[in-house]
Amino acid sequence: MLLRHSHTSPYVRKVTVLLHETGLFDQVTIETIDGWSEPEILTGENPLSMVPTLVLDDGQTLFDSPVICEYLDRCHIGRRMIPATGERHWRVMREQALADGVLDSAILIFMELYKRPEALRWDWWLDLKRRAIRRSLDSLERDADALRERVDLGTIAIAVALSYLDLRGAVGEWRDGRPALAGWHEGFNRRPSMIATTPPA
Ligand SMILES: N[C@@H](CCC(=O)N[C@@H](CS)C(=O)NCC(=O)O)C(=O)O
Repeated sequence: MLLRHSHTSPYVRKVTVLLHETGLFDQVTIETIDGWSEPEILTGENPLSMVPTLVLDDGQTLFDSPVICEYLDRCHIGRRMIPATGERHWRVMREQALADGVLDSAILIFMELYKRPEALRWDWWLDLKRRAIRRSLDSLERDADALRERVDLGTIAIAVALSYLDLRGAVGEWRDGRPALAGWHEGFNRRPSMIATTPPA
């Protein structure tokens, strides 16, 4: 398998943390590529020109990150990162959706602040996306007890999203007023899988 990768993409990081946690990392070739420049090799595999994209040994391709994570979780014999059924399954899927939504909002803020010409900056949009992130963080703070002692796709996605907020600073210091979430993140961040996938400064 080959993973089209970027060092700063949090969606890619979610996949690579899962690869480390499941022991699959050594079975995947990692190739760094810039989706934004629409390289032909990537657009041929994924018309959206986005990373992560996973190329299977038979040439089939998979995207986006939730689909790749679900596929990879069926490729190992260890503890499942996505519980198969029931309340635990839906909790993990919901957490992933919330964490990915935080990332989507943070990336839109990054684009607005650093890619759009300053004269065209849309403050209404920035505020809307920041409120979405803050509400999501507040709900995670309220539910932080439910994150403890868990390593699955839900907690991986949340830890990666919080670390991305540190990297890009979309909402300033997210830890303020959220001590339970901050404490949980600090512990999760010490996992070897998180350390091995830390983006370059
Ligand atoms: N929903 C996608 C989002 C992936 C995504 O936004 N990737 C970004 C890098 S962080 C990308 O490749 N962007 C290139 C582009 O939009 O042209 C996923 O979960 O994989």
